[in-house]
Formats: sequence, C-alpha cells, structure tokens
Amino acid sequence: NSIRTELGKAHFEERFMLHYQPIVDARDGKTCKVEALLRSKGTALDGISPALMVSVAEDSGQIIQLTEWTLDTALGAAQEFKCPVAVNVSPIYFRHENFADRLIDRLIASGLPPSSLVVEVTEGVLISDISSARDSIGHLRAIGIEVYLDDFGTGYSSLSYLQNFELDGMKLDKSFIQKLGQSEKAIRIIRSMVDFSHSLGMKTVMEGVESEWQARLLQLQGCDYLQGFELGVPMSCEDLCNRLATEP
Ligand code: G
Ligand code: G
Ligand code: MN
Ligand code: NA
Repeated sequence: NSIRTELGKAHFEERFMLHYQPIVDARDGKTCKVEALLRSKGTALDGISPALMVSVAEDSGQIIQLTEWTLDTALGAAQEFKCPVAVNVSPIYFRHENFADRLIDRLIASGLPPSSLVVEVTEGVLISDISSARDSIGHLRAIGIEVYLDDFGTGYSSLSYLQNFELDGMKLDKSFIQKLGQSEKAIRIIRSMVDFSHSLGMKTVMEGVESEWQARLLQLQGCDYLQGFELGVPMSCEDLCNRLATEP
C-alpha cells in the first residue's frame, strides 16, 4: 500500500518530521522535558495518523530504521533546546537484537549526556520475554537513560508485571482524564494510580490535560508532571526553542 511505499523510499527526513510536546512540572508549570512525536511531511502521507504509520512500519520491518531516524533526529533537536527528549520505542524495536547497545551508540554519537534521553515503552514490552526486557531496561537505566511506561491503564494493565521491572515512571493514559467530570470515581482512580506509582518509586505523568482545572486538580493529587494541549501542543523544534526562551 501507499504508506509502505513511502516508508520504503527510506529517506525519512523527506517524508517525516518530529514535533515536540512539552511535559511540564505540575508544581510550577515549567517545561522539564519534551516528547518527540512523529508527523508526516509533504502530501503523500497527508492525513495519515502517526499511529497508523508506526503500525505499517512495524508490519513491514521498517520500524527499525524509522526508530533510529527518530532517535537521531530527536537527539539532534535536544542539542538545540537543551532539555531532555522522550522517544517512543516500539516493542518491535525493543526486542530487536542488541537494541540497548544500538540505542546507547546513538546517544554517544550525539555527544549528549544520558540524562538527555527518556525512552517510552508500552506494556507489550513488559509482557513478553520478561528476562531480556529486564536486561535491556536495566542496561539503559544503568547508564542514566530514564525509562517510562507509556499509556498506562490501557491494555491489560495487570499490575503483576510491574514486579519484574524497575522503571523511572509511568504515563497515565489520557482516557483517565477524559472521565474527569463525568464520574466521581475518576479522580479517585487517578489519585490511587499516582500513589501506587509513588509507592513503587516511580514518577507520574498525566497525559491529555486539556484544561486549567484539570491541571490544578492533578497537581493537588500529587501528580508530578503534566502533558496535554493545555500545557502545550506538539510543535516544531523551532517553536519549542522559542517557547523555552520565553520561560522564566
Ligand atoms: O502523535 P499522536 O500524535 O497522534 O501519536 C499517536 C500514537 O503514535 C501514540 O500512541 C504515539 O505513542 C505513537 N507515536 C508517535 N510518534 C511515534 C514514534 O516516533 N514512534 C513510535 N513507536 N510511536 C509513535
Ligand atoms: O505516545 P503517546 O501515546 O502518549 O502519544 C501521545 C498522543 O497524545 C499523541 O497522539 C498526541 O498528539 C496526543 N495528545 C497530546 N496531548 C493531548 C491532549 O491534550 N488531548 C488529546 N486528546 N490528545 C493529546
Ligand atoms: Mn508516548
Ligand atoms: Na501515551
């Protein structure tokens, strides 16, 4: 299909770009890191969601090259905005041979310290091949790359797999916040997840924050970091640099 053809041309920089969304400290609203998000460029892939592009690349095997392009591009941008960058890593890349070494090589090539990179993984990574996932995560964290569990609360969310892993934090899926104001339970569930995450020594990011009252409420629940349209939409590297320059 056409997405596959576009991916197949492999000159990723001609077809894709990354946008960067601020992740702010819940207490003072300051940007403390940014998430790199894949976007299409030009007309051939217009209107195709990043989720679909990623899933086509996963099926065709091109996710390896695409992830490495994403890592290099995000690390390049991080040199400019001088703020850690979080990159989404597909379970397929994660299971790729020598994945952690390959990723560390790219970090070293960028010249940035390990604290400049955050790796976001999804639950799928933690469910299959537990011992090699544990090794990979341990390897990244040992050199100082943070690892966050993304979209927590979707999927199976069996809590038992967390027993097997040491992680820096979790990102609570935006479905939780979308229920705020609809159900009284929503706030209690969020509070429990924040406490749960803290009790395991992890930080909590709430994603999908779309209004100021939500941001205030989450801050009161002890949530560490916030991400969402209210705090900043995904934007170009240049726009992000401008924003950072105006923050006190
Ligand atoms: O960027 P949103 O804007 O639409 O992203 C939709 C989905 O695509 C999210 O689940 C996000 O994690 C995923 N995604 C976005 N960019 C990347 C990327 O560079 N790599 C991977 N693996 N997933 C990405
Ligand atoms: O990697 P992850 O699944 O967390 O990707 C984040 C997704 O959430 C991206 O698709 C991004 O565009 C989207 N997003 C970011 N902020 C908001 C928001 O405030 N509301 C909604 N609905 N989506 C958001
Ligand atoms: Mn993510
Ligand atoms: Na997410």
